[in-house]
Amino acid sequence: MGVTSTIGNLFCQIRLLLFITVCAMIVGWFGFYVKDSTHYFPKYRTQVDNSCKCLPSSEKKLEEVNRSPAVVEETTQHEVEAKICPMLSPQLKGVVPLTFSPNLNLEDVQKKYSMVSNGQYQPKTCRAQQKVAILIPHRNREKHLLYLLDNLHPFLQRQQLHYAIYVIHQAGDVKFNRAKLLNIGYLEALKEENWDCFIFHDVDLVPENDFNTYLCDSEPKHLVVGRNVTGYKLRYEGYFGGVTAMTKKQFAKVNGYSNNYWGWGGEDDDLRYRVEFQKMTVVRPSVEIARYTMIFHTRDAGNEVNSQRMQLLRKASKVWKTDGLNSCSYNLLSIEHEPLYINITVDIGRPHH
Ligand code: UD2
Ligand code: MN
Repeated sequence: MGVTSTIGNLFCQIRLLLFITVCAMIVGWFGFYVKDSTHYFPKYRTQVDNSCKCLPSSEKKLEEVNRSPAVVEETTQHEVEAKICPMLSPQLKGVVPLTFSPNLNLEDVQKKYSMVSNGQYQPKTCRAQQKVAILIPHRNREKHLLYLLDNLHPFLQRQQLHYAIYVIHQAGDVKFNRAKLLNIGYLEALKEENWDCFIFHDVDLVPENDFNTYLCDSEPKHLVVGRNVTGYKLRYEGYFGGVTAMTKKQFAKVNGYSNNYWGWGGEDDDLRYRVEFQKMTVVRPSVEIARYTMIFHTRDAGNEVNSQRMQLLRKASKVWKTDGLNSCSYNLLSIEHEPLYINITVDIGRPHH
């Protein structure tokens, strides 16, 4: 009797041991599965980098992954990092009244947006679709910059973007060269971070509707269909000025902007030609969404109309390969990481003629 009960106990213990082993195996397997599913996201991001054409199908796959209980539970930092933000943020409000308070100063704006640091922000609850650098060419428009910062930061945050604002400031009083400043912004920003998408942005244009998303597309995107000053109509067919969005790759493919447009005009058409030479097409959001308020201004001193712009445009197809990002020479004077933007000051030289 005693021997039988000891043997019975032994069997019980072995069964218990077996049960625990099987449980441990199941837990181990599940853990491996979860780890494996998070590997999916870097792959997804690479697809966004290369071509956004794949977005819809990736999104579908993403939804499937999001439904898996392991990713939905936002318990660990690792999982928060893995969860990607939706293409359309749930925080969008549509048209939000813009503010242009005459007494505004930089300290107030900094206090309002203390969540931005070193000119950069990223959403807390999900990983942004793309990493976006906003490039603003600038000289002597401090008030406009202040208004833009005040309106753009909350706009971009509602869009759940990982973004930074770069202001590329032309030193001295030589003729203004918007295009060259934007090339410099692209080159310098990429030294800091591997941005997916670039928004080339006039300092005086404030977006009115946050459904106008500052994300890049499978084709170069023009974000300004209408402005208050022009009755919200497209200025002319092919117009590509004001605010445009191109991926890192698209901009590299066209060799950036030409560096040879000094003064007002032509550089935006030249970029459109480059896009067309590469068999890309310009896409635009709908006219109801792509609306901007342009802060009133007159023509700046040092940015007089460029009388050579038509001649330059005629040569665009011959020179684009050797005039652009690969020939952009400048003297970097400083890079300052202000709370709300990164200020790049450059000496860009002077026209050769
Ligand atoms: C149009 C285009 C602009 C550009 C320009 C021709 C629109 C909405 N915008 O702007 O993208 O193609 O024509 O070059 O159609 N800037 C300074 N300081 C200066 C001069 C210019 O900061 O002294 C910067 C600033 O970011 C400004 C931008 O350059 O917004 C364009 O200059 P603009 O505003 O004088 O020219 P505009 O409004 O005709
Ligand atoms: Mn303007």
